[in-house]
Amino acid sequence: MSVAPTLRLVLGDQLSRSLASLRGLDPLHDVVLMAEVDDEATYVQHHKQKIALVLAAMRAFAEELRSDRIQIDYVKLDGAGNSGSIVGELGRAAERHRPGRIILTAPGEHRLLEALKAFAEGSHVPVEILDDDRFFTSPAAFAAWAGGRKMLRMEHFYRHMRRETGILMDGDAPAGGAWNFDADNRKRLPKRHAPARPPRFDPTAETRAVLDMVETRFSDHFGETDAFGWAVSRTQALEALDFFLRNHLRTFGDYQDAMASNDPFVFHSLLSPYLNIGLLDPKEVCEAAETAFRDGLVPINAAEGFIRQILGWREYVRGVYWLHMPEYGSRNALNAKRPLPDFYWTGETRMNCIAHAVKAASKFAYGHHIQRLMVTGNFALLAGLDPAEVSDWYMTVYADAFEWVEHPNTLGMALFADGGLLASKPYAASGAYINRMSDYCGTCAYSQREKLGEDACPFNYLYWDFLMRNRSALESNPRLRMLLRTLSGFPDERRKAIGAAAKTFLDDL
Ligand code: FAD
Ligand code: DLZ
Ligand code: SF4
Repeated sequence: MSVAPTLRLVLGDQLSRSLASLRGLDPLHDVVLMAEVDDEATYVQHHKQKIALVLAAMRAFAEELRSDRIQIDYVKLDGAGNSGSIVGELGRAAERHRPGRIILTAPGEHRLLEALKAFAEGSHVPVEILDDDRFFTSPAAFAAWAGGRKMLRMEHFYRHMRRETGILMDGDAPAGGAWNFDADNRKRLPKRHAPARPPRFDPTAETRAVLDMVETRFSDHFGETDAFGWAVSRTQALEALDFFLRNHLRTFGDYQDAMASNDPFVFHSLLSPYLNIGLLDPKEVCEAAETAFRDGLVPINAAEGFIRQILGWREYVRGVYWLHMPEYGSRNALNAKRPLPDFYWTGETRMNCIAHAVKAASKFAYGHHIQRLMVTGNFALLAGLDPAEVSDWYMTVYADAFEWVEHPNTLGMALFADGGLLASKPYAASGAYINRMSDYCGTCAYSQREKLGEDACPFNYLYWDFLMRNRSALESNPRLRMLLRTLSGFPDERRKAIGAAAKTFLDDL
């Protein structure tokens, strides 16, 4: 008597051998389904490099499983009868294989989880949706931590996670004598900074084929593919991790906030796409960084600063996402309505800092955190751009964009659209911040030193205009009290001139 197989689904960001839905797999009877579908490439118009990365990595992962004699049912994007959706392909595969049960791991995005739950409800075959446990904590454990707290703060969560995991702990005390070394992490780059090139992986023949297909099929999507150099397999992703640990982690902390015209990457790791699609595991990455510190290879401010991003921020934003979706996606606490200006797509603006961020996004599908937060994010906040449009932009332009990490970062951290759930105050800054942390202003058509007038840096007057416009929404925030008092001390004439300059600039957008 033949045994009905178990059908196991693996999504494009679930490329991990440790995946819950691959556990207990019986190679003799079970079938793994992987499906390339249009819907996942187009629900927002992802950067061409993101689509190519995911599809090339899916193909490499399938090959790896095949070489271990696991039966794979792999549906290509141009495969006959491809329905275009994950749910459609699951239904078709159920017809082909007549499984006894279907097992899948919960997807990272709310919309797909809802679609898969609806599929499970209507399915004649039992469907098990397992928790995705490739994280330090679960949505349920985060909700338990958050429950009863008036305010959620990343720093509190992070300390809780340090204690829970023992990472960078010496008994009950934080390694190095402090929880956070950010005060050491705001250095400017030296004048003659030599670009810190990250590793680049030459596309294999399969990746080339995917790139060609993406160029043809998604020709209207944002971004270029010439510079594609992402790792597409676990072996390559481990090489990228090793390269970062040996070359850049040492200086990661010191220059974490620095930006440079000749270097979009500085000493950042570029590991987010690999973490997000499952080629690297966050635990192994944090443990490797801790080992580098314990072995005396990197200082504590570097190891702690890096680990905090993954053990702290990455887990925290995922917790916030699952705690508040779906309503989180439409938050707009500051009632911002301005449409996204064209220069977010073309990079054609006299604002040198924004031009650099957009051009790097187009060429590399990458921007480091401070470019995202303090350049494009800060401008969107100050100019009152519509959060939904801004959020779509962030989902579109980066290779690492997945809603569970993008939404809280954009809506919460960059735009304060969640009204302060995630950040204790808006990350608003004038041109002085960008000037301090970069060399962009030196060659900008605007003058960062000028506060008003045609040549004045727009960030300067938009900053005060933002505070004037949103005064009533921000007044009760204790962290803004001093600033709002300073604003009140401005002569009427100055406030009027700021408002007029901002209006002229914004009307012109
Ligand atoms: P590094 O600076 O080397 O940091 C190491 C790792 O820490 C990253 O790979 C990433 O996994 C994690 N990390 C760092 N900062 C954050 C953060 N704020 N939230 C969550 N994880 C973090 N990150 C994404 O992975 N996907 C997104 O779609 C995304 N959208 C963002 C949108 C905005 C508006 C902002 C301000 C930030 C966004 N981030 C996003 C967070 C962060 O900017 C990127 O993770 C980081 O720039 C990726 O580059 P890296 O790997 O070189 O990071
Ligand atoms: C991002 C992406 C893309 C572009 N294409 C596919 C695909 O063809 N098949 C697939 O299984 N997954 C893809 N993904 C990843 C999914 O969008 C991701 O699994 C969901 O957004 C949930 O996080
Ligand atoms: Fe950006 Fe203003 Fe500096 Fe120009 S002067 S690069 S607009 S911060």
